[in-house]
Amino acid sequence: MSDCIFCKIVAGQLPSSKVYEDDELLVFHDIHPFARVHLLIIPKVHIVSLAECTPEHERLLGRIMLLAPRLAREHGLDSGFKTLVNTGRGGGQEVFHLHVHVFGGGDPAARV
Ligand code: DGP
Repeated sequence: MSDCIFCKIVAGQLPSSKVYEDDELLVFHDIHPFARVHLLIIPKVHIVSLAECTPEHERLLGRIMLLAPRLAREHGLDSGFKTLVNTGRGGGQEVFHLHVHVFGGGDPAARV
């Protein structure tokens, strides 16, 4: 998607502070962190949101969810972390390329 910020990050046309990459997934620091650690896990393929996922994305979604605790541990979030997937305008989604927020190191009681 030519006008998608995250596709541009995947393509190397926009910078990001990358923490993990493989053939299907990319992970980088959120530009507006709301905790000490705040990562975004994205698929390299353009998927608009969780609402657009189909059974063909089952394995990809599983890989994203399994990567979250690994990266949280690697970033020192030993006592726990939060995950968040905003979906659609009504769900607070601002970037319409599927992403999972992984964050922690702030107030554990905070709603986000
Ligand atoms: P959401 O509301 O779930 O769509 O959150 C999108 C997040 O993406 C938001 O926390 C800020 C982050 N973000 C937006 N643009 C950029 C960018 O260009 N680089 C990085 N690293 N993060 C971005």
